[in-house]
Amino acid sequence: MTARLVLVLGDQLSEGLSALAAADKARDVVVMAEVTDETGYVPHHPKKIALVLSAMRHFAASLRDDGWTVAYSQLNDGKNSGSITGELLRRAQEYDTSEVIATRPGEWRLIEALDEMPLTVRQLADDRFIATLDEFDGWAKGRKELRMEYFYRDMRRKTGLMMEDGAPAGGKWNYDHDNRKPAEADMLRSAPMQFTPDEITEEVLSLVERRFDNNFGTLRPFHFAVTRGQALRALDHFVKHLLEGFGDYQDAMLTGDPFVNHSLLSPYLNLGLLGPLEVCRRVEQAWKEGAAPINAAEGYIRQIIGWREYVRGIYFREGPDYTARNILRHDRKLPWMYWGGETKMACMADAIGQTRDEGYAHHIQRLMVTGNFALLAGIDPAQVHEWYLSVYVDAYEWVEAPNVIGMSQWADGGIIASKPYVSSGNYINKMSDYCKGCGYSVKQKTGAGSCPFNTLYWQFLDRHRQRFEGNHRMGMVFRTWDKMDAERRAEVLETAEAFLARMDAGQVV
Ligand code: FAD
Ligand code: DLZ
Ligand code: SF4
Repeated sequence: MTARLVLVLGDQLSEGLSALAAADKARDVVVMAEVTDETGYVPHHPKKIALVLSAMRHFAASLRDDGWTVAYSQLNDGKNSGSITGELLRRAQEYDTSEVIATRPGEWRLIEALDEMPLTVRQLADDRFIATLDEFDGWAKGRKELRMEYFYRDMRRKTGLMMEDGAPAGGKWNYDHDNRKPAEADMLRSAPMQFTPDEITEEVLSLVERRFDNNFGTLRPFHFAVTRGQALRALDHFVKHLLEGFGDYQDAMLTGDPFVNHSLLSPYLNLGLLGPLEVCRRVEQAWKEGAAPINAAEGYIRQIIGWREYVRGIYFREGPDYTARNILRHDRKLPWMYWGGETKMACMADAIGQTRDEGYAHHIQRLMVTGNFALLAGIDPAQVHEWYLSVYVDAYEWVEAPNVIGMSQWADGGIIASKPYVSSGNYINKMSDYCKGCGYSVKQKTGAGSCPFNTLYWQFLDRHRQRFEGNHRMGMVFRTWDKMDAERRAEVLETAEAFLARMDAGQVV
């Protein structure tokens, strides 16, 4: 019998992948390919490229150890065609076959490219998630609003995670209310687990250094897990040392502490080295053993079986044009500070600086600092999307786009977020220590030295008044705006306009 090709993409590094499960080890050939199309569709952070390539090389080695034939293309191979479809065609010739078994990619671009191939490509469902896409669509169908909270409850029921006799453990579905504490700098707080690069990773690091030196981001030191075994150790480390405080400090931001109590497990979940259910079961077990409080365990599990599954459902439900949505018609160019240019805003400098160094920022930094600023300043959401897809090691379109286009930039018109995530400097001041070391004053509401978030916030609301004043969750803020005297309002708007003009002119703001 002729061999079939079994495609394994860089973010499909799971032993139980549907394409592998449908294939025959004795007959078929696994195709894995490092290609310039994938390393270049956005200027990925060098750490992200290194992580994907090293994890791919380690995964190929483990497949070979397990008895698979693997046709692996390295980026520098002379015959490398530069694309996934090109490599499939090349291997099809080499193995004299026209059949491909694939697991559906996490991006419309590649799904469409595989669909259009002159080979017979079977795209199987990606079953490394808790909800199937049909299940999500079934849940969404006929609902006026697609609120994550209700989807999450269904996922709790489905998995039985933290459920007792059909009811949520502790009597409440959601302990978010307890998860809003600011954090203090703590020298004793653990950091996510770090791994020393082995020979394979070192080789990849040299390759990335040579080829992607101009991309935004610092390559070394590189400490990510690149195998399933290491990712499991990272999970264990998080549960033992950081989970306990995860709930309390979930929204906290601290200068120079990129991780606080966050897990840094998204890169491994998204590559397929860890499965969402095994991670949640491990967290549930810690809670059952009394090693983690209920608000930490529930909060963590909600992020994975709630948010992660929900945004994936939205991405595939909304279709390939989702990333082009721009309901607020924002068109400002992404300012240079996002690519490392100087800024006087301490919160932006810290969030972007750690993004450059670590390829990581936690949820509240992404949402309420860099995302909030982009939305308030009216940046083109397509450029914001490209930035997030480039700079984070965990960024793949199925998860990044709904978070950016939907949750953060409200460019989908409110499918994900019932109201835009915007705030003045007050929120950042409450949840961080940034403002103490800032060139602007968070207390100052107008004038050149005032916190830009303070004035841009009102300017955004004023600009989009027609759209948002009828939103029942936003009536209060418009009333507050209206109560300010006219002179004050004019001063606020003038300060905001002057700030944007300075930024557009390329001045350091
Ligand atoms: P933790 O805080 O430890 O959370 C645990 C896990 O929950 C994460 O590992 C992740 O798998 C999951 N999770 C939490 N929130 C979300 C969410 N909103 N959507 C999906 N999964 C979630 N996450 C990505 O995985 N890739 C992205 O490209 C991405 N882009 C984002 C862009 C913006 C503007 C925002 C606001 C959020 C984005 N997120 C993204 C969600 C979230 O910020 C990251 O999942 C999280 O910061 C990863 O770090 P962690 O593993 O330390 O997370
Ligand atoms: C992100 C990424 C990078 C940087 N490089 C590769 C690669 O060389 N080969 C590959 O198969 N996958 C890579 N990936 C992951 C893909 O971009 C990812 O599979 C798609 O975006 C779908 O989620
Ligand atoms: Fe950010 Fe404003 Fe605080 Fe400065 S004062 S750190 S710009 S919120």
